[in-house]
Amino acid sequence: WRWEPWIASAIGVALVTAAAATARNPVFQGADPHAMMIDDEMWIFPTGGPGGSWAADRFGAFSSRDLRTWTSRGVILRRDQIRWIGDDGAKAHFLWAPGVATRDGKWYLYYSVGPQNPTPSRIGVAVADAPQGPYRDSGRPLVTGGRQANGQFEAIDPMAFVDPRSGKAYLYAGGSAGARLRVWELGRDMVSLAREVPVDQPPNFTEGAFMHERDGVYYLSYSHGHWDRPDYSVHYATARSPIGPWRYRGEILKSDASHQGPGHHSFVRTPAGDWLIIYHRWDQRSGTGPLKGERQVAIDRVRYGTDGSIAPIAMTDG
Ligand code: FUB
Repeated sequence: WRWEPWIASAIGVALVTAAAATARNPVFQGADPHAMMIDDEMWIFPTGGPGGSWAADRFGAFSSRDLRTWTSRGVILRRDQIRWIGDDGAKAHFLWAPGVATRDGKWYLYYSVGPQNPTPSRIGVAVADAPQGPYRDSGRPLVTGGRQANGQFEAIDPMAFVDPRSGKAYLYAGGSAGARLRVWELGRDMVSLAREVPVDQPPNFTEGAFMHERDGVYYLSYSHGHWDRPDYSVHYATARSPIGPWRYRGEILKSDASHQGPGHHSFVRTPAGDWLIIYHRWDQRSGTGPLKGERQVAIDRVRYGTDGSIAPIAMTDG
Protein backbone atom coordinates (compact mmCIF):
# COMPACT_ATOMS: atom_id res chain seq x y z
CA TRP A 1 0.00 0.00 0.00
CA ARG A 2 0.97 3.64 -0.39
CA TRP A 3 1.01 6.33 2.29
CA GLU A 4 -1.77 8.74 1.38
CA PRO A 5 -2.68 12.02 3.13
CA TRP A 6 -6.08 10.58 4.08
CA ILE A 7 -4.32 7.87 6.13
CA ALA A 8 -2.58 10.52 8.24
CA SER A 9 -5.92 12.25 8.58
CA ALA A 10 -7.64 9.01 9.65
CA ILE A 11 -4.97 8.35 12.25
CA GLY A 12 -5.40 11.89 13.53
CA VAL A 13 -9.14 11.34 13.83
CA ALA A 14 -8.61 8.09 15.72
CA LEU A 15 -6.17 9.71 18.12
CA VAL A 16 -8.43 12.64 18.84
CA THR A 17 -11.44 10.32 19.25
CA ALA A 18 -9.54 8.15 21.69
CA ALA A 19 -8.34 11.24 23.47
CA ALA A 20 -11.82 12.65 23.99
CA ALA A 21 -12.12 11.05 27.38
CA THR A 22 -8.45 10.90 28.17
CA ALA A 23 -6.97 14.38 27.98
CA ARG A 24 -4.22 14.68 30.52
CA ASN A 25 -5.81 17.25 32.84
CA PRO A 26 -4.77 19.84 33.69
CA VAL A 27 -3.39 20.41 30.22
CA PHE A 28 -1.14 23.38 31.05
CA GLN A 29 -1.14 26.62 33.00
CA GLY A 30 -3.21 29.30 31.30
CA ALA A 31 -6.68 30.83 31.21
CA ASP A 32 -9.54 31.80 28.90
CA PRO A 33 -8.73 29.05 26.39
CA HIS A 34 -10.10 29.49 22.90
CA ALA A 35 -9.85 26.07 21.23
CA MET A 36 -10.34 25.04 17.60
CA MET A 37 -9.82 21.94 15.50
CA ILE A 38 -7.45 22.76 12.67
CA ASP A 39 -6.56 19.92 10.29
CA ASP A 40 -7.50 17.25 12.84
CA GLU A 41 -5.36 18.89 15.49
CA MET A 42 -6.62 20.77 18.51
CA TRP A 43 -5.23 24.27 18.91
CA ILE A 44 -5.58 26.30 22.09
CA PHE A 45 -5.13 30.07 22.23
CA PRO A 46 -5.06 31.04 25.95
CA THR A 47 -4.42 34.02 28.17
CA GLY A 48 -0.85 33.47 29.36
CA GLY A 49 0.35 29.89 29.22
CA PRO A 50 2.94 27.71 30.87
CA GLY A 51 4.67 30.13 33.24
CA GLY A 52 1.68 32.28 34.23
CA SER A 53 -2.03 32.72 33.58
CA TRP A 54 -2.46 36.39 34.44
CA ALA A 55 -0.73 39.59 33.39
CA ALA A 56 0.16 38.60 29.85
CA ASP A 57 2.01 40.86 27.43
CA ARG A 58 1.82 38.36 24.56
CA PHE A 59 -0.27 35.57 23.15
CA GLY A 60 0.97 32.10 22.34
CA ALA A 61 -0.71 29.08 20.73
CA PHE A 62 -0.46 25.39 21.54
CA SER A 63 -1.54 22.35 19.56
CA SER A 64 -1.96 18.62 20.09
CA ARG A 65 -3.17 15.57 18.17
CA ASP A 66 -3.70 13.37 21.23
CA LEU A 67 -4.61 16.00 23.88
CA ARG A 68 -1.72 14.73 25.98
CA THR A 69 1.38 16.08 24.30
CA TRP A 70 1.26 19.77 23.45
CA THR A 71 3.45 21.66 21.02
CA SER A 72 4.09 25.36 21.47
CA ARG A 73 3.39 27.24 18.22
CA GLY A 74 5.38 30.18 19.52
CA VAL A 75 4.43 33.77 20.29
CA ILE A 76 1.73 34.92 17.88
CA LEU A 77 1.24 38.55 18.95
CA ARG A 78 3.03 40.83 21.41
CA ARG A 79 1.70 43.90 23.20
CA ASP A 80 4.44 46.10 21.74
CA GLN A 81 3.15 45.29 18.24
CA ILE A 82 -0.20 46.94 19.04
CA ARG A 83 0.54 50.64 18.60
CA TRP A 84 -2.80 52.02 19.79
CA ILE A 85 -2.58 50.56 23.28
CA GLY A 86 -0.58 53.56 24.49
CA ASP A 87 0.44 54.13 28.06
CA ASP A 88 -1.79 55.81 30.63
CA GLY A 89 1.10 56.08 33.05
CA ALA A 90 -0.83 54.56 35.91
CA LYS A 91 -1.17 50.90 35.17
CA ALA A 92 0.21 48.49 32.65
CA HIS A 93 -2.17 47.15 30.04
CA PHE A 94 -2.52 43.41 29.66
CA LEU A 95 -3.66 41.11 26.88
CA TRP A 96 -6.46 38.77 27.87
CA ALA A 97 -8.97 36.32 26.54
CA PRO A 98 -8.23 35.74 22.84
CA GLY A 99 -10.93 34.60 20.45
CA VAL A 100 -9.93 33.23 17.04
CA ALA A 101 -11.98 32.94 13.83
CA THR A 102 -11.18 32.06 10.25
CA ARG A 103 -12.83 33.10 7.01
CA ASP A 104 -11.79 32.98 3.35
CA GLY A 105 -8.28 31.74 4.17
CA LYS A 106 -7.51 34.46 6.72
CA TRP A 107 -7.20 34.12 10.48
CA TYR A 108 -8.49 36.71 12.94
CA LEU A 109 -7.28 37.04 16.53
CA TYR A 110 -9.61 39.13 18.68
CA TYR A 111 -8.31 40.07 22.11
CA SER A 112 -9.04 42.19 25.17
CA VAL A 113 -6.77 44.91 26.49
CA GLY A 114 -7.44 45.44 30.20
CA PRO A 115 -7.90 46.37 32.93
CA GLN A 116 -10.95 48.62 32.74
CA ASN A 117 -9.58 51.61 34.69
CA PRO A 118 -8.33 54.28 34.32
CA THR A 119 -8.21 53.68 30.53
CA PRO A 120 -11.37 51.83 29.46
CA SER A 121 -10.86 48.24 28.41
CA ARG A 122 -10.68 47.71 24.65
CA ILE A 123 -11.00 44.92 22.10
CA GLY A 124 -8.63 44.71 19.15
CA VAL A 125 -8.21 42.36 16.22
CA ALA A 126 -5.14 41.16 14.34
CA VAL A 127 -5.02 39.30 11.02
CA ALA A 128 -2.82 36.46 9.72
CA ASP A 129 -2.55 34.04 6.82
CA ALA A 130 -2.10 31.03 9.13
CA PRO A 131 -3.29 30.14 12.64
CA GLN A 132 0.20 30.49 14.09
CA GLY A 133 0.58 33.94 12.58
CA PRO A 134 2.37 36.22 12.23
CA TYR A 135 -0.66 38.35 13.20
CA ARG A 136 -0.76 42.01 12.19
CA ASP A 137 -2.90 44.30 14.32
CA SER A 138 -5.66 46.11 12.41
CA GLY A 139 -4.42 49.45 13.74
CA ARG A 140 -7.29 50.54 15.97
CA PRO A 141 -9.55 49.24 18.73
CA LEU A 142 -12.73 47.59 17.49
CA VAL A 143 -14.71 48.14 20.70
CA THR A 144 -14.05 50.44 23.67
CA GLY A 145 -15.57 50.01 27.13
CA GLY A 146 -16.95 52.72 29.34
CA ARG A 147 -20.18 54.07 30.64
CA GLN A 148 -23.20 53.27 28.50
CA ALA A 149 -26.79 54.35 28.78
CA ASN A 150 -27.76 51.04 30.37
CA GLY A 151 -24.79 50.69 32.73
CA GLN A 152 -21.06 50.27 32.54
CA PHE A 153 -19.75 48.07 29.75
CA GLU A 154 -16.39 46.34 30.02
CA ALA A 155 -14.96 45.55 26.58
CA ILE A 156 -13.48 42.14 27.32
CA ASP A 157 -13.77 38.51 26.28
CA PRO A 158 -14.35 38.74 22.52
CA MET A 159 -15.85 35.72 20.79
CA ALA A 160 -16.20 35.81 17.00
CA PHE A 161 -18.60 33.31 15.45
CA VAL A 162 -19.13 32.74 11.74
CA ASP A 163 -22.61 31.28 11.43
CA PRO A 164 -22.27 28.16 9.27
CA ARG A 165 -25.91 28.56 8.18
CA SER A 166 -26.09 32.23 7.16
CA GLY A 167 -22.39 32.99 6.64
CA LYS A 168 -22.79 36.11 8.82
CA ALA A 169 -20.12 36.77 11.43
CA TYR A 170 -20.86 38.04 14.93
CA LEU A 171 -18.77 39.41 17.76
CA TYR A 172 -19.90 38.70 21.34
CA ALA A 173 -18.23 40.56 24.20
CA GLY A 174 -18.63 41.93 27.68
CA GLY A 175 -18.29 41.02 31.29
CA SER A 176 -17.22 41.72 34.85
CA ALA A 177 -18.04 45.41 35.51
CA GLY A 178 -21.62 45.81 34.42
CA ALA A 179 -21.70 42.14 33.43
CA ARG A 180 -23.43 42.96 30.18
CA LEU A 181 -23.40 40.99 26.93
CA ARG A 182 -23.22 42.93 23.68
CA VAL A 183 -23.33 41.50 20.17
CA TRP A 184 -22.30 43.03 16.85
CA GLU A 185 -22.50 41.81 13.32
CA LEU A 186 -18.99 42.02 11.91
CA GLY A 187 -18.25 43.57 8.54
CA ARG A 188 -17.30 41.27 5.67
CA ASP A 189 -13.64 42.20 6.34
CA MET A 190 -13.95 40.82 9.91
CA VAL A 191 -12.05 43.85 11.28
CA SER A 192 -14.95 46.31 11.34
CA LEU A 193 -18.39 46.36 12.97
CA ALA A 194 -21.36 46.41 10.60
CA ARG A 195 -23.95 47.07 13.32
CA GLU A 196 -24.77 46.35 16.93
CA VAL A 197 -27.46 43.71 17.35
CA PRO A 198 -29.79 44.27 20.29
CA VAL A 199 -29.97 41.10 22.40
CA ASP A 200 -31.76 40.16 25.59
CA GLN A 201 -29.46 39.60 28.57
CA PRO A 202 -29.03 35.89 29.36
CA PRO A 203 -29.75 35.10 33.03
CA ASN A 204 -26.69 34.84 35.30
CA PHE A 205 -24.35 36.28 32.68
CA THR A 206 -21.03 37.57 34.03
CA GLU A 207 -18.48 37.24 31.20
CA GLY A 208 -16.69 34.89 28.81
CA ALA A 209 -19.42 34.34 26.18
CA PHE A 210 -18.97 31.48 23.72
CA MET A 211 -21.23 30.53 20.81
CA HIS A 212 -21.47 27.16 19.09
CA GLU A 213 -24.04 25.58 16.83
CA ARG A 214 -25.14 21.95 16.83
CA ASP A 215 -27.99 20.50 14.76
CA GLY A 216 -29.58 23.91 14.25
CA VAL A 217 -29.46 24.82 17.96
CA TYR A 218 -27.30 27.82 18.89
CA TYR A 219 -25.66 27.52 22.29
CA LEU A 220 -24.62 30.67 24.14
CA SER A 221 -22.48 29.65 27.11
CA TYR A 222 -20.83 31.98 29.61
CA SER A 223 -19.15 32.37 32.97
CA HIS A 224 -21.24 33.21 36.03
CA GLY A 225 -20.10 34.39 39.46
CA HIS A 226 -16.89 36.06 40.51
CA TRP A 227 -13.74 35.11 38.62
CA ASP A 228 -11.75 34.37 41.79
CA ARG A 229 -14.46 32.70 43.88
CA PRO A 230 -15.62 29.12 44.12
CA ASP A 231 -19.02 30.19 42.73
CA TYR A 232 -17.42 30.79 39.31
CA SER A 233 -19.23 28.43 36.97
CA VAL A 234 -20.50 27.95 33.42
CA HIS A 235 -24.15 28.44 32.42
CA TYR A 236 -25.84 28.32 29.05
CA ALA A 237 -28.85 29.34 27.02
CA THR A 238 -30.08 28.15 23.64
CA ALA A 239 -31.74 29.79 20.68
CA ARG A 240 -32.78 29.10 17.09
CA SER A 241 -30.45 31.88 15.91
CA PRO A 242 -27.03 33.18 16.97
CA ILE A 243 -28.62 36.35 18.35
CA GLY A 244 -31.38 34.87 20.49
CA PRO A 245 -33.91 35.17 21.93
CA TRP A 246 -32.27 32.97 24.54
CA ARG A 247 -33.88 30.18 26.47
CA TYR A 248 -31.92 29.87 29.71
CA ARG A 249 -30.96 26.22 30.32
CA GLY A 250 -28.96 26.39 33.58
CA GLU A 251 -25.55 25.51 34.97
CA ILE A 252 -23.28 22.89 33.41
CA LEU A 253 -19.89 23.27 35.08
CA LYS A 254 -19.24 24.20 38.70
CA SER A 255 -16.72 23.70 41.50
CA ASP A 256 -16.68 20.19 42.94
CA ALA A 257 -14.92 18.45 45.82
CA SER A 258 -11.51 18.66 44.16
CA HIS A 259 -11.66 21.38 41.45
CA GLN A 260 -12.39 25.07 41.94
CA GLY A 261 -13.62 27.98 39.88
CA PRO A 262 -14.20 26.66 36.33
CA GLY A 263 -15.10 29.48 33.97
CA HIS A 264 -13.95 30.91 30.66
CA HIS A 265 -14.22 28.14 28.06
CA SER A 266 -14.84 27.05 24.49
CA PHE A 267 -16.54 24.09 22.82
CA VAL A 268 -14.99 21.99 20.06
CA ARG A 269 -16.35 19.21 17.87
CA THR A 270 -13.74 16.58 17.08
CA PRO A 271 -13.57 15.07 13.58
CA ALA A 272 -15.23 11.96 15.03
CA GLY A 273 -18.22 14.03 16.15
CA ASP A 274 -17.52 14.14 19.88
CA TRP A 275 -17.91 17.46 21.67
CA LEU A 276 -15.38 18.71 24.20
CA ILE A 277 -15.30 21.69 26.52
CA ILE A 278 -11.95 23.40 26.98
CA TYR A 279 -11.99 25.62 30.07
CA HIS A 280 -9.89 27.02 32.85
CA ARG A 281 -10.12 26.16 36.52
CA TRP A 282 -7.84 27.05 39.42
CA ASP A 283 -4.88 25.12 40.73
CA GLN A 284 -6.31 25.63 44.24
CA ARG A 285 -8.41 22.51 44.75
CA SER A 286 -10.52 23.38 47.80
CA GLY A 287 -11.58 26.23 50.08
CA THR A 288 -14.42 28.71 50.39
CA GLY A 289 -12.75 32.13 50.15
CA PRO A 290 -11.14 33.95 47.23
CA LEU A 291 -9.13 31.58 45.08
CA LYS A 292 -5.39 32.05 44.96
CA GLY A 293 -2.71 30.91 42.55
CA GLU A 294 -2.75 30.19 38.87
CA ARG A 295 -5.43 29.12 36.46
CA GLN A 296 -5.02 26.02 34.37
CA VAL A 297 -6.58 24.69 31.20
CA ALA A 298 -8.55 21.43 31.25
CA ILE A 299 -10.58 19.46 28.68
CA ASP A 300 -13.65 17.36 29.39
CA ARG A 301 -16.38 15.57 27.50
CA VAL A 302 -19.72 17.21 26.69
CA ARG A 303 -22.92 15.16 26.37
CA TYR A 304 -26.14 16.46 24.83
CA GLY A 305 -29.67 15.28 25.55
CA THR A 306 -32.16 14.57 22.79
CA ASP A 307 -33.91 17.81 23.79
CA GLY A 308 -30.75 19.79 23.00
CA SER A 309 -29.78 20.17 26.65
CA ILE A 310 -26.20 19.77 27.89
CA ALA A 311 -25.70 17.34 30.78
CA PRO A 312 -23.72 18.56 33.83
CA ILE A 313 -20.04 18.21 32.96
CA ALA A 314 -17.68 16.20 35.17
CA MET A 315 -14.21 17.67 35.67
CA THR A 316 -11.51 15.03 35.39
CA ASP A 317 -7.80 14.65 36.08
CA GLY A 318 -5.42 12.92 33.73
O1 FUB B 1 -8.11 36.46 32.15
C1 FUB B 1 -8.71 37.71 32.44
C2 FUB B 1 -10.18 37.59 32.73
O2 FUB B 1 -10.48 36.57 33.67
C3 FUB B 1 -11.05 37.27 31.54
O3 FUB B 1 -11.29 38.38 30.75
C4 FUB B 1 -12.29 36.77 32.21
O4 FUB B 1 -13.14 36.03 31.38
C5 FUB B 1 -11.72 35.95 33.35
O5 FUB B 1 -11.49 34.65 32.95
